[in-house]
Amino acid sequence: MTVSGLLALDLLASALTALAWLGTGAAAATRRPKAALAVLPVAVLLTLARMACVIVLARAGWWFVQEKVIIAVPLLGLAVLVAAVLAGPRLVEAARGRGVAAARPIVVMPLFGAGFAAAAGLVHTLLLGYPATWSTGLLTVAFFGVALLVSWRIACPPVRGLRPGMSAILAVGLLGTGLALAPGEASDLGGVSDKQHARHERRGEQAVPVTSLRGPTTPAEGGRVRRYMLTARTSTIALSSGQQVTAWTFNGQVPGPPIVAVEGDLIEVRLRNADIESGVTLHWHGYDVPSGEDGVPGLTQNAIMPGEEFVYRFLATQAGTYWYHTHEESDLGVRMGLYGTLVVRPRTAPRTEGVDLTLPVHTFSGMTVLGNHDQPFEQRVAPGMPVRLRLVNTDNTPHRFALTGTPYRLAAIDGNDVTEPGEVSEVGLRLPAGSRYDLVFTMPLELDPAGNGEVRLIVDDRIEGLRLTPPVSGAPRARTPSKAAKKAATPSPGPSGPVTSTASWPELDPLAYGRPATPPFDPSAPADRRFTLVLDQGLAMVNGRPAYAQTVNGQAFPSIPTQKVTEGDLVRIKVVNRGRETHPWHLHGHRVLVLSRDGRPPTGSPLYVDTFDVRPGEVWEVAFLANNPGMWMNHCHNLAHADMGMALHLAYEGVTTPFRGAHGG
Ligand SMILES: [Cu+2]
Repeated sequence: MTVSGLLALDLLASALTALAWLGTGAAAATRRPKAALAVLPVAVLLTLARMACVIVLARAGWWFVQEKVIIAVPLLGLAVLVAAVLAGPRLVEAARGRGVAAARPIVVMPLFGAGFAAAAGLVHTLLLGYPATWSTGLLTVAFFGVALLVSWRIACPPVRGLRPGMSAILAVGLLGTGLALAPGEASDLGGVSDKQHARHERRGEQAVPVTSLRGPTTPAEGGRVRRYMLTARTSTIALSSGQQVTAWTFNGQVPGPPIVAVEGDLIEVRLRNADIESGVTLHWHGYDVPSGEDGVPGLTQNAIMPGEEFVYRFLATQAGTYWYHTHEESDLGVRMGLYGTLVVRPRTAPRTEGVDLTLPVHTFSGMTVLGNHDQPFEQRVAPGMPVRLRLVNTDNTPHRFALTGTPYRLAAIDGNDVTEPGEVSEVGLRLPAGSRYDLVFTMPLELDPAGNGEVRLIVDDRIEGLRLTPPVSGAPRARTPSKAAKKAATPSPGPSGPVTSTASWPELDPLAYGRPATPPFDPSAPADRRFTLVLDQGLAMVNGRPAYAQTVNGQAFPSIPTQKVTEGDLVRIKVVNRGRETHPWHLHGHRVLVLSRDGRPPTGSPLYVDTFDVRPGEVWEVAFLANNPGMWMNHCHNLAHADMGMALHLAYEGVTTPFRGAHGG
């Protein structure tokens, strides 16, 4: 069973254990000792099953069971022991004689106690999450105590001593709450830079403000300047079907104007805000720009408010498929349409050969839109023509793509070329939020037996996004079809036929794709810094307000400690997901090399990415070279999660920021 399956099973077992013990208690309280005795073995068995679940789960890592082992299981074990000793023999006696004896507090309360102990474990996992601390322990005990005393008051004749008991338990709860709310030393409201500044000044070193870490003003030799002007404004846009949607746009269009360049060019983008009241910035997703160009409001610049402008400049140093989006209230801003694509061609192949389509996928008012197409769109492609499809996921959740009608190669992931990508067909490609895949193939040379030579791109196994068809007539056609074209000549539905069912196609694992090669740096070298990020959900303060937050190590933005690195460090980050949702992890300004997933290293091409999906129960370890000084966001790219606290900073020693008030989203 998978770790996420075990996590779910543990929750279910806890809930059933609680219900079984409470049921036993209720039967006893209503003077039905025989019924209570019938449920009792079930409750004991469920308790044992729950504990077995924790033992199995522990093998996946301490992060997954910490609060269960330290708090929930001891509490449950103790309560069940008390129930067995106090209530067990008396229930048997009552079943033989008078049923009324079963309703005594000494029988009923231990049974209820076992039920509340099981429920308390559930409450800890669901509401308080990771990690187990003194405060979460006290709050769990307080929950248990309050539930026990309230049920005593209801189910049994009142006895003396309940009131002081309640006062004691409330005191425990208040102490737990106080400890939880006490500001930790980790609190980071932007002041970290001052401390660093001071330390540097003591050492006689000059601190570098992030505002001085800007891009050059001239291109590299042989490159040219690519100037763009983007004006952010609210607008109504028409999708390909003619449907009008209210959007936030760059230059009145969604996606924004595609930015294209060749390696060595200088990209210069003047951003103006016409009327986006909350402000706007541009973040270059996956592009390792200088920190001052990274577009994070409150960290690398101020948000650009209506009437203001900001000029971004950076060298096109990485060839490949990238995208840009606003980082001010980014969950709302990107959802409303403030995004576009950035494609940089290699210096060795500055011009497009064949067909090269950039296809950002976005959900607009519940509709899946490719580019600005909310309906399948068709493009004529001559047989034998090379095709590159650049898929960009601009949504908060993953999309699954499938290509029918031709074998193809996954040539690049997050802009980085895959080493010797093998030909694949009939596989599903799960594209994490924020990520990009480049698919390449040659347009089939021959029509298949059904008379089609079509290639279709299917989104989420149900939406036909794109249809590439051969020209109607007069197109150049080779006489001998290639092997690939022959292989592709499998029957597929005609233009009006049903979409090929792709749901059963297995998912391609990027960790087992391509050929192993020497990675861009030696990941086996001893790491200078190691960080572990345990992702979970729980009650925490988000931007000063209590919330059911998306947490990192039990805290939410801006209270998550800043990761500090020094230029030249080899940094390892372990990301553990013990929650119930997928977290596409994204570090700004750096690409990370995947070292392992669930302890297993990749077997294919080195996987060098800027966003990686950490699914429930997974543990990823990645490494990167700290070679881009600045202050960076390190966050979940499900932007709604980032908004709910799942974001932190990574800061280089010696770099300061004059800006304040960065928020998670
Ligand atoms: Cu997330």
